[in-house]
Amino acid sequence: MGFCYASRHVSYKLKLLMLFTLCVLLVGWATSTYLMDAVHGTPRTKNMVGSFRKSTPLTKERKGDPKRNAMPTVKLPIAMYPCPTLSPHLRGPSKLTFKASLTLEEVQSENSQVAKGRHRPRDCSARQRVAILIPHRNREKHLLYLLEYLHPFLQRQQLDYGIYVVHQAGNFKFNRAKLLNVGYLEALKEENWDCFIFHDVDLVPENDFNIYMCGSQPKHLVVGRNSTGYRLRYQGYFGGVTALTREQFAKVNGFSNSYWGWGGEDDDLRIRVEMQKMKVIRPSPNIAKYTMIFHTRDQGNEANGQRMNLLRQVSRVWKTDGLNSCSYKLLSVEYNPLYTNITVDFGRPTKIS
Ligand code: UD2
Ligand code: MN
Repeated sequence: MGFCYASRHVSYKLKLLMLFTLCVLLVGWATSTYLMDAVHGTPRTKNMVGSFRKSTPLTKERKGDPKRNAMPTVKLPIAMYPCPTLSPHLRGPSKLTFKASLTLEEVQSENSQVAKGRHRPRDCSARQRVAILIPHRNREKHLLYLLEYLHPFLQRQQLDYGIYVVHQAGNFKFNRAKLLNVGYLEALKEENWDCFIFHDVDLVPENDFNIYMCGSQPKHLVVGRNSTGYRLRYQGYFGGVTALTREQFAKVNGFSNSYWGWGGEDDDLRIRVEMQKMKVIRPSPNIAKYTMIFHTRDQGNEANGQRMNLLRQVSRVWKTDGLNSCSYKLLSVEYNPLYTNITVDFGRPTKIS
């Protein structure tokens, strides 16, 4: 009986031991599975978080943060950099010749890269957008010579430019100043030009260091021309070719509209400029040189006998006679390859225009 009790007691202990071992094995297996998962599973989870992190900011940059988006991460295309202060393409003085047989087709084929009279540099961004305004009537040959030289000249200066010819229709007295006011108003409908060059059709620049850009003060670009021995005609002379910024020209209310026929309108503009405490500046005489293509006085542009009287009243009338009172009938705007042609009708000269 004693032996029996003892052997039963041993088998009970054995059972307990086996149960315990089984529990330990079970716990060990479960732990090892968890650990295995932990080791192999983490990188997968990391990857998911990683790719989520990568995609989230991208979406955010694209949609929510335009400033960051605007910041270039790649090198800018070369045309985005501003052009140098002085173009490397300038040549200096050149001898001008005017071939009698020159045709518009020839000038066009020499300037096939120009469209609608406009051009801008390809390899840098121009420092100013410049509109060239040319008053015109019955001077086709002069226009041809000017275009022949002016396009390559402006391109060598690396400008973003447009040439506008403002044509007065009909045979009534010519009004150069009013045509230039029209040119300014019409050109601004196409582009917010920074700078305006008011340019006689018969003046061809001889030196491309005479830069067609505006400055802090109005500029007079013609110091001398062949026909006057390249000397300044008189101290306050402001005719031929001038350069004013959009703001400078608006500040003086543009040209007067009241000068019909030859003379006085250029002096009137100078008085307006001086009244606004601006000062006319000029490039050096050896650079500001022009050839004026020979001409006699045109029919319909006889000297204006009223010009001295008009010049006496500038301070009284400038605010109401100018850009803000320039009325005209726009007949057409034509886009030619080498220039935009604006044709206007002013009708019969009036005292108040
Ligand atoms: C001087 C001035 C000019 C102007 C003018 C008086 C110079 C170099 N130029 O020029 O800026 O002040 O005196 O008004 O000092 N035009 C035509 N068709 C015409 C008449 C004139 O297209 O029938 C245009 C053309 O752009 C011409 C400009 O008006 O270049 C000035 O006329 P101009 O050349 O007959 O006068 P000019 O040389 O005395
Ligand atoms: Mn002239």
